[in-house]
Amino acid sequence: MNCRNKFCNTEYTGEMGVGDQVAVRREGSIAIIEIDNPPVNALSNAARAGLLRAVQAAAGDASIAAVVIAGAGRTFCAGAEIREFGTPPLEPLLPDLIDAIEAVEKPVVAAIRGVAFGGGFEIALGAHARVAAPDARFALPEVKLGLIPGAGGTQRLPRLIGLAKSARLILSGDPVDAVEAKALGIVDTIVDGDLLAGAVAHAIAMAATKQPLRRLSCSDGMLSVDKADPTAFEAEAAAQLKRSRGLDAPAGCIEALRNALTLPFADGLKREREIFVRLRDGEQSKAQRHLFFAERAALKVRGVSKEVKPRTVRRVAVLGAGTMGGGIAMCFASAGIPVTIVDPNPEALQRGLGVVEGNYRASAKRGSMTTEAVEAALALIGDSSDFASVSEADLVIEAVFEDMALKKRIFADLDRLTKPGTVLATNTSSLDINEIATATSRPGDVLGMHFFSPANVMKLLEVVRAEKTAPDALLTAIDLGTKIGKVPVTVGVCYGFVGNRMLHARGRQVEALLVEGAAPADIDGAATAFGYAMGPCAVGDLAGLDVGWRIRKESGAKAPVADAICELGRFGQKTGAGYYRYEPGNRTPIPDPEIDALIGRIAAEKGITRRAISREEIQERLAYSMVNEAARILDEGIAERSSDIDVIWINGYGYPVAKGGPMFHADRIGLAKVAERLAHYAAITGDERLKPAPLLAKLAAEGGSFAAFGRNAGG
Ligand code: 3H9
Repeated sequence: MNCRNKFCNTEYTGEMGVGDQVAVRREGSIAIIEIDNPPVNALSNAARAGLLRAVQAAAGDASIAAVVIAGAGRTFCAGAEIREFGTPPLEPLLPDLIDAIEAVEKPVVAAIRGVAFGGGFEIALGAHARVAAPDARFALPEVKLGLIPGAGGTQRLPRLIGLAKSARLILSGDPVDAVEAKALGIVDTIVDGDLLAGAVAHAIAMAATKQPLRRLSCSDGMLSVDKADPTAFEAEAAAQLKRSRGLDAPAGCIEALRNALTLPFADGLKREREIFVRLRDGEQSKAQRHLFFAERAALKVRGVSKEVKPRTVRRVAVLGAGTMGGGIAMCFASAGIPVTIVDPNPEALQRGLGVVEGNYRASAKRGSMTTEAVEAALALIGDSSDFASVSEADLVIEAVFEDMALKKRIFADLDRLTKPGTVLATNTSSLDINEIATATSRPGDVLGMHFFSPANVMKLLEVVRAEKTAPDALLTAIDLGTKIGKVPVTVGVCYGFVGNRMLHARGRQVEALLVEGAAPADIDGAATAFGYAMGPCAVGDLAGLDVGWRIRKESGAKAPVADAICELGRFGQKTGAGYYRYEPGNRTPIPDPEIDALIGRIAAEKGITRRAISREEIQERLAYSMVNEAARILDEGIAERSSDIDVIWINGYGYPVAKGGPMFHADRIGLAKVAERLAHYAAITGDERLKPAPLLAKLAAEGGSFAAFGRNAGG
């Protein structure tokens, strides 16, 4: 066999009970090596070293006929230990370990249950055969961490299943289940009963046949098809690249995959490693790894110990059949949870149900849901105009107008009509939930579940903990949020909570920058160059400017430019004009001299001499005004940790993933610089709110970071 085989013929190195994170045992002539690093068998230094020693020992032991590699517990292996990417790599490196596995001169079978993700999947590709339990899932999710598969995945997988299919897996990062993996050719056999027994039997059979071992590095396999005609791969690569949103990793994946076509295996592997290392050490991957741990940290909430259990929720009721209520109901129905939409107005109820059904039918038409899934979801949605029907629910979400008196009446009724222990949630985005809770005799059951519009699409869920919310009620909302596919983040009560409060701070800068001299297109251009898909003015036009205008009129708040635009009847795209003008049937924003003149008049009235404002100033004022507000939010304990704020902005407001969130970005820039720029802008504009907030000033002076403040995400 003509392999690069630096580990082959390695001498037997000793006892088989090796390494802390690997367990080795024998069944007859078969060595069973289990990666044992709970909870997900990540490939830490110790696990890699243990695995290598065990494989070498088995390879050198003449009484061993074949090897089975498995994962202890319920899963095979979730890949490289992500935390180690921030530290100098220690040998054995994963690509070398996998080469060693592949080079063994006796059959090596991977036995996979649970996940084989990232480096875990790559280990399985280094084995000579793969058997899987029905619950097995395979993925190369490195792209989601800003990486490429860096242990042979981009070179071995295409040889096994072809380049185009590999490109789909590697660029989406999404898992395939055992059945699909079998159909793709990743899995040799699915074992319904005892997986290890099946894997051992498979290994014995392989050893008995003495057939040449299938080493993916040693033949082109399915690659020969792509070599003859790479058009399917190139089409897949181009389609995937379109979705890459300013991220570098997708292009890295494509480059590595294309190398499989043009370079010998060893050279392709070498280039893969170089691309992997470049991305691993770059800013984007650091940001994406931060977000991986940040999302998980957000689920761990102060005061909710491991002993606290969520309440059982079998049925949900949503009060209000408006756009928000309907969207919220869809979240539950789509996740298989029965939900009743309650609205005392039968016409509004029917209209709302019609919108929900229309949305579902549109999903089926687009192909994002199957017709069966749509029918199943619709069957779970009940409706009632009788308020008393809330008595059947275990969780009620109120989604009516933002009117305190109305909400208090509703919560008093809920107190009377719902079962004891029913969680009573409000979807308010601005009202004081502590005050709403006073309308009930059970404030421990009351909390906020702040969905973002469109509720059935947006991932973010702010779970608002009021002063008296009970830990198990809070956990119920978080748990349910996860079940319906949201990213729940717990926040405290204040105006706008975390996300909108920061948005308002940025909105004040948009207004100020316009009056001081920037045009809407300057602001949006700076925002998109920073990495947002759209700038704040274009987003305002898309969402409709009238909503904010109406709220400001009620609260007495002012936004001179936005108000003046609305007074002209320009509410955004829906009226054909807002910050920009729009041609009929076209969403492209066109700068409008009328708006320039309007802003000029407002500036003159205020006695402001307009000036040219640099892109850098716009970007800094937009980004740092939010960070300054966030520092106050952290200081007040409204957010528990800065990484929660990052999760909120990434999942609810389209903050560029490549920058890891506003707080991570500020830490990378350095808080001293952020504070210095804020102080500068406060001085030149006279805006007191731009002065560095006390916590920011303190951390900046100490050389500290937001990440080190309070309980934060690791990684
Ligand atoms: C890679 O493999 C690179 C190679 O190609 C090349 C290398 C040279 N490392 O999500 P959960 C932790 S890149 C470290 O809550 P679930 C996680 O933080 C890697 N820690 O559970 C959490 O810790 P805590 C490619 C990890 O059941 C705990 O495990 N692999 C890792 O909902 C439980 O996780 C991936 O990207 C890890 N690799 O989901 C896989 N994985 O309890 C990423 C998990 O302290 N992982 N943890 O909060 C996942 O997709 C999910 O965690 C998984 C379990 C599906 C495995």
